Amino acid sequence: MKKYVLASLIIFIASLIACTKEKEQIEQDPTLGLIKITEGYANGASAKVVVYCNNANISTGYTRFYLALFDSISGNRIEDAEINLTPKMDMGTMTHSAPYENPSSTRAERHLFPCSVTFVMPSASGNWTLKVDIKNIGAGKTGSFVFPVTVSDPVLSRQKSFTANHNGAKYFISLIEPTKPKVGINDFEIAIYKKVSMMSWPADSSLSVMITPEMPTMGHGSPNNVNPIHIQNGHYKGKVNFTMTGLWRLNLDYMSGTAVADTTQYFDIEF
Ligand SMILES: [Cu+2]
Repeated sequence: MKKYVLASLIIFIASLIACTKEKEQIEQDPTLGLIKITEGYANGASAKVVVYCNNANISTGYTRFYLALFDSISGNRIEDAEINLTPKMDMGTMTHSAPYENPSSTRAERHLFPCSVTFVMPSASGNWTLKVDIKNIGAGKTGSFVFPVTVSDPVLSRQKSFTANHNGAKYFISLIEPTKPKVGINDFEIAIYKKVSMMSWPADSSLSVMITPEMPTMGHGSPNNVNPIHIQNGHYKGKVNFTMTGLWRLNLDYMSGTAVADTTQYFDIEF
C-alpha cells in the first residue's frame, strides 16, 4: 500500500514538472525580432533595465523602445511600473528635448513596456541621452537610468518640420507607416508634434492632413488614397496606394480649419 502511494506521488510530481515545462515552451520570447540596445540599473528602484528597439541603428524620426524590467536582486521580471521618459539633446550652447510617448499602462504588455521617442536631429548636431524614471510599484521604490543614444539620418528622411503659416508655430511630422511598402494599398500613419518650448513637444491633433502621392520621375499619381485622420495622441492614420514599385513622393498638405498651415513638406519612399 505504501509503495502504491509513493508511486502515485512520484507520477503526480513528474506530471507537474512536465506541465510547467510545457507552459514555458508555449510562451514565446517577447523580445523575439527585437534588438537589445543597452542595459543598466535604475539605482533606487531596485530595477535592472534592458532596452530593446526594432532596429540596431537608430534614425531620426519616430523610434519605438521596449523596456524589460527585472528585480536587481532576484532577477524576477517587474510587471508593474510607472515609467517616465526624458529625451535630451545637448548641443553645447543649448539643450532641448523631443517628442516622446510614455508606456500607456503601468502594467507590462507581454513582459515589456512599449514607449517611443521622436529624434528630431541626428547625433552629428549634439549628444542625445534618454532618461528613464522608474517607479517600481511592487517595491514602492523609484530611481532612474540614463543612457546615450546615437542617432543617424537615413537616406530618405522620415522626419520633417515646418513653421506653420496660420500661427507661426513649429510642427514636427514623423512618418510611421508604411515600414514595409508594397504594391497596392498600404497603411499610412504619421504623428504630429508641436514645439511649444525647448523642453515641451506635445502631440497635436488640431491639423487636418491631405495626402497626394506622385511618382516624380514618371509624372503620375495614384487613385484611392485615404487622407489620414487623427486617431489619438497625435497619430493620424489613412491609406496610400502604390500602383507600382519605384520612387514615390507623398505630398502632404496641412490645414488648420480653412487656413493653410503648410504645403511644402513631403516624404519620399522607394521600394
Ligand atoms: Cu538638437
